Amino acid sequence: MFIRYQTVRTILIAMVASGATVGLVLCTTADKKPAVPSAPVAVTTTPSQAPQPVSAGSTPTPAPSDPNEARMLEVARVMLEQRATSDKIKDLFRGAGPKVNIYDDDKDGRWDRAKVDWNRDEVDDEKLNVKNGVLERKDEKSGQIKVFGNGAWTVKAP
Ligand SMILES: [Ca+2]
Ligand SMILES: [Ca+2]
Repeated sequence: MFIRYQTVRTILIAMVASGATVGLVLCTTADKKPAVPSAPVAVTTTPSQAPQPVSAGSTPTPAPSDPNEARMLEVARVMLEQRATSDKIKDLFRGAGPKVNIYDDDKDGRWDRAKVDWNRDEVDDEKLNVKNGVLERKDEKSGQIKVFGNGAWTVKAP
């Protein structure tokens, strides 16, 4: 009888112990369950990061890096896309950055040339001209010519 009682007792202990382990497993799985909803949060951050390389790839890379080049992209955009409603735009950026004047010499509603004074010392540093629909930009000191195309300025081969 005593042996039987002991075996029953060990069985009961084993059942309790196994029940405890089941409870532990349930607890650990219950702990793991909140970790599952956190995974979709991490997934939702990846799609938000995904459009960034796409937008960076669609826009020209030099624009944000150099503020001066960003200005010159804006000048090109105004000269090629905006209709000339007067014969002159005086100081396009209104006191901020380079002084840029844009002219419509023949008054046909399209901008023809521009002057850029980077340091505002009343001496022009760059001159822009539209020749046969192509916008060119010449550095007055170095004589380097850049051509605007595909949303970017590129150095013209000599
Ligand atoms: Ca014109
Ligand atoms: Ca100057």
